[in-house]
Amino acid sequence: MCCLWLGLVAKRYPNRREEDMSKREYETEGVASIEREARIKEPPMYKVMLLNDDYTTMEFVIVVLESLFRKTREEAQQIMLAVHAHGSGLAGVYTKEVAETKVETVHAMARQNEFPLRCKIEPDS
Ligand code: TYC
Repeated sequence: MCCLWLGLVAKRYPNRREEDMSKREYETEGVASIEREARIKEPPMYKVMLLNDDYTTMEFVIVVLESLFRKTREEAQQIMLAVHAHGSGLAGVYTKEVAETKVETVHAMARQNEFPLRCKIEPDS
């Protein structure tokens, strides 16, 4: 197995000595591992927080949570009630761009239905 490998290497790099090869391979692996690490690093995440107000109907908030944040009716009811009771509540956690788009969509849906419903993003811890 080892001889086969050496044979293949010698054939591919006929003028290169073995020490040079291993240094080259070591450096290549170093760069590869840095690239691998950069590639698998997870992006920062952002919370989309729904905000309470006195005029948006509970049903509308539930529909927003179901349709845009993919919550079940039961989950949506719980989140809506938590927002109603505590002033704000977590609708979902996303990458920055997705979170920003969710906020814009909530505001567009609210405007279209003439509700003052607002939401905001905040860094996830
Ligand atoms: N407080 C609203 C009401 O009593 C209901 C509500 C819940 C509004 C959650 C906004 O994000 C909200 N009709």
